[in-house]
Amino acid sequence: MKSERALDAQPRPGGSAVIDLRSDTVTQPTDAMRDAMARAEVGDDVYGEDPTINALEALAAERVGKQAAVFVPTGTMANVLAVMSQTQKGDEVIVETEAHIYGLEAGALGALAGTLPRPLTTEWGHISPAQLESILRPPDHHYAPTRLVCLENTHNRQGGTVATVEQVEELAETAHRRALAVHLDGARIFNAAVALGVPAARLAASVDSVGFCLSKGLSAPVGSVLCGSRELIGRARHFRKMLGGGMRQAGVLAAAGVLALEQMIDRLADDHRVARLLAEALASVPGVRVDMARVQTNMVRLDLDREARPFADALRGRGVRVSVIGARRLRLVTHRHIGPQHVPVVVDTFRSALGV
Ligand code: TLP
Repeated sequence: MKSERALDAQPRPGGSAVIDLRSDTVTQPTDAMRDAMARAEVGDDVYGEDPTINALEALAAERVGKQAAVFVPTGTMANVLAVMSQTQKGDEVIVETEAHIYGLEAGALGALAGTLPRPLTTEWGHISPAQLESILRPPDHHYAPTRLVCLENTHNRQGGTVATVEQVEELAETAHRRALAVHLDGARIFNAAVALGVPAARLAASVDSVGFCLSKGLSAPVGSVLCGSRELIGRARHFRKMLGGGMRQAGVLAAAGVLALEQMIDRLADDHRVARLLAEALASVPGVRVDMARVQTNMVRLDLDREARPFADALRGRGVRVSVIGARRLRLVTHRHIGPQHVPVVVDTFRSALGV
């Protein structure tokens, strides 16, 4: 088995290491996770008989303060199950324009849930109560009935930005007053919780459903969880089966998820510190613009004075991998395999690729 240390350096031709900043999804399972996976007690989860999945679901529900949880392969499935469980076909779902659930999930809100997404544009990724109020209409047979509001915390495309407990509460209160349910795509809710210094359960207390990923900064190889009331999760289980997500001895995966929740949350603060160092260092490179106010968790979103794709290719040729998220925009994500020692290497690579 590879040691934790060896994972820092992913060898490449020429002998130097690749620094992979494309996403925190690239994290490898820890040695402890691999051991737990090998030893996991398992059963057939479609019969509800996998003890490790049952333990993970109980732990996940407790972490975000909900009655129940259902284990799913991906964050994408958690999101679509949340929507299917809280809407009917033809319903309108309010989303943020840059939200993952709207733009990066292959059209599932329409194709699978049969809903009509209505995007609202924001500066930081967080819909305000006034903005929601301003677009709600009185019932009329011309309109798709509005049923659900989807939030994202942290907000990925906006640079990993955090919504505070008060922001979430105020929006949820407005939505509930207008008889709308609220789903929180909390793929990185623990990054938000660590950044704010509050328990994730507080951030999720006012929403009806919350999904989060075990497979991002928490380092599990696979898996997400959707949490909510017993009744809501019962409906989600039905739709999970419909989508082919009823797995069997998947406790081998859940075993890593349990460790993700038990051992990997507090260390997210390290990723946030490294992201800040990286952002500060890159902000001094000519041709690179970083809005430091957006650097709130483990992401650095930056704008270039040139086309992003060829530049990202040039970085890749020099051993640094980043995500292109706009014509002139990149995203760099810090995670367990990235430390402060990588920051000067990334900055030098940027300078070399830019010729500055
Ligand atoms: N995000 C991935 C890519 O799809 C962009 C990443 O690298 O950040 N919600 C949010 C906010 C997400 O960032 C993601 C994944 C998901 C949902 C979907 O999770 P998966 O990939 O498990 O389906």
